[in-house]
Amino acid sequence: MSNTEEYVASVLKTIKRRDPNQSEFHQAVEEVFESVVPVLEENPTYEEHAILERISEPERIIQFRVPWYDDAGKLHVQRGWRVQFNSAIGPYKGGLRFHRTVTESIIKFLGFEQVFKNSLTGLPMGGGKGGSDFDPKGKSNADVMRFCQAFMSELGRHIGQFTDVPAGDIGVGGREIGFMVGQYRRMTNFHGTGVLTGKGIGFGGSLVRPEATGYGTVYFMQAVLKAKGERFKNKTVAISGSGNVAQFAVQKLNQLRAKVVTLSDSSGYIYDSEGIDNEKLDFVFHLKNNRRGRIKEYADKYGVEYHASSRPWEKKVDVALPCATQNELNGSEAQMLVDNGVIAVGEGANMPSTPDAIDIFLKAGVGFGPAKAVNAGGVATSGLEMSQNSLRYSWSFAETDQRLKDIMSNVFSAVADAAKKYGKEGNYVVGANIAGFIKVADAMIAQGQYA
Ligand code: NDP
Ligand code: 2IT
Repeated sequence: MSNTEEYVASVLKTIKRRDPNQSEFHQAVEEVFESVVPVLEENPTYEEHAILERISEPERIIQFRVPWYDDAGKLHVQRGWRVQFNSAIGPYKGGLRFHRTVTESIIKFLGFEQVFKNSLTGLPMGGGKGGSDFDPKGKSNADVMRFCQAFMSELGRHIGQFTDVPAGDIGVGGREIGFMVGQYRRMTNFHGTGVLTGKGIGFGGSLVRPEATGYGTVYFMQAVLKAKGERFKNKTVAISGSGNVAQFAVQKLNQLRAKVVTLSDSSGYIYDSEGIDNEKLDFVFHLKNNRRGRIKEYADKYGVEYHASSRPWEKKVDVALPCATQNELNGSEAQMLVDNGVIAVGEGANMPSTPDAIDIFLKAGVGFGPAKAVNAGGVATSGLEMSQNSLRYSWSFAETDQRLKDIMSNVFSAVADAAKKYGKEGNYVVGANIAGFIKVADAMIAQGQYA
């Protein structure tokens, strides 16, 4: 082991000793640390400034109680978090996740990833993440509203347009953001336009924000395919999830005349060999965003295959886009995709591939787009929403979409260039980690020892 590798190992050891049960957080940190070894070797300043110790320790973690009444008048107590991870390059920025699986480890891994992702966008945003173990499934609108109000009653005191700007993630979409904006306004007598992003278009939201993560995922993967002399037209694509990111990835892929054959939710996946065209996609929008039903209903309605308790990676496709959740694509599934001839994989979700899956893709020469870069279009467009809010103005759909395209193209160049510079051409995992890291680390050092 080189001295640098020993330094990296010792910091990791401390992280694991301090929080032995945070496996998702360890996984996210380990990947970044491994990638930046050559950067630390080249420049001893980073180790002298204890940058790994500092960058892996959140500036602040807020954990709070969220008591809320359901429709039947029963009182429930949920746990809420906001992890304010790093503000070296801008106010904390990142989503809120409401899902029964949320723990401190999940929020810390997401907050850590967000720091580097936001850096890659080129916009002045630090990293943060929050959420709750509240399970919105099967809850009425009124239940969700009371929960959001209770959650914001505490979160509200910790956020602000120059401090920390939350947005959506799993289980938090336009409906939930609306309820939280309403509660914030009621609490503070301050409109709070710039305090949350992902707002409705009528009250300070940005056009393209709902589409941004799915569209941005496709824009980034267009660049990955182009580098391989390929394009989406006539390609068969497997997508997991059927929420915000998955829905708009399908929409953009249909515009590009690719054929999306799968969608999933936590119960199973559908396989439609004819492709999910725009009419069927409308059914999915309504099913998931209004009726909040299960994806199985798609199979019932269109008479296609439904595979309960399985994931789409067993199907033969050209491109795979995991757009549901962390660790939803493991090593044996990666091997199946490779054996079936997959040429590119793009992470629309955060950390969907396990480390052994990533190794398999990279070794097989698959064009692999890592989450930090691929799904950065969502938070980038949140950044554009903040800009518009500050301007007291709003841009057209076409103008905002063009800005998103430009940002994704810049993210791809930054990632591809960093990989090349450090002798790992085509390894966008290393490229994204290095490019994201250097900007934040340099900002921390420039701001002094305690920043
Ligand atoms: P949604 O809540 O809109 O949709 C989530 C989808 O993933 C649903 O189909 C859901 O199925 C499925 N899913 C969630 N948890 C699990 C699980 N534990 N196992 C299997 N399936 C699961 O969320 P988004 O589309 O917004 O987010 C999807 C991913 O993209 C997440 O990883 C998120 O962090 C990431 N992301 C989102 C951004 C955004 O702007 N929204 C930006 C960047 C990344 P079910 O309904 O059954 O739970
Ligand atoms: O993971 C993510 O980048 C998001 N959920 C979006 C965060 C944001 O602030 O728009």
